[in-house]
Amino acid sequence: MKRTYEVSRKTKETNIELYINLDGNGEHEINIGIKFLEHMLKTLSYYSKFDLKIKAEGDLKHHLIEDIAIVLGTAFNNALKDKKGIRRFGYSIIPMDDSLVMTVVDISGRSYFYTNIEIKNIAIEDISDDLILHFLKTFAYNSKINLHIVSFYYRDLHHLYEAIFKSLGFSLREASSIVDENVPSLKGTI
Ligand SMILES: [Mn+2]
Repeated sequence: MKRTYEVSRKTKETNIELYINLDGNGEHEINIGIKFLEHMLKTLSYYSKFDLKIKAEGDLKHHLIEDIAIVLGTAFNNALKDKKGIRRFGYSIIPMDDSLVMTVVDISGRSYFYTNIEIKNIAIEDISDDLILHFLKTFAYNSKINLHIVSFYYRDLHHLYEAIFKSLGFSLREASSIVDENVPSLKGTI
């Protein structure tokens, strides 16, 4: 079973084409017109080893960020197919210079998002930190995973979020990796 998913979604606000391959090599092609989020999604692809192609345009930055997160989350959940044999849980602790973060993922079929990071409403390149947190929360809800993001400490917001996307890549890769043939739940379904 090929763990890939391809989707094309057009609304009055945004137009998004996305392809994901969970068993890829981290190859990516991201063209969304928001430079810092492009940098983050390339980082996510590289460290998760998911192949990721995203082409997107939209009327407002907020709409675009929100809709890319919805489409990426939905695509990730769909690409997991029947979730048979996945490890289900994944976590990683990643530093980037002044920043140290941990992400923890449970591919549980239930959506939950937690972070101890406070919104500062400060711009990081061409996006503000509240929109990046909004992206991460929206991704978690639409992919039906539990996502916990803990910052131990940081000074530079660029480093903080880059460490988060690196860590999320590692955690998603671990959680989605195939380890046996069972559905990893006592209930028998996730
Ligand atoms: Mn960077």
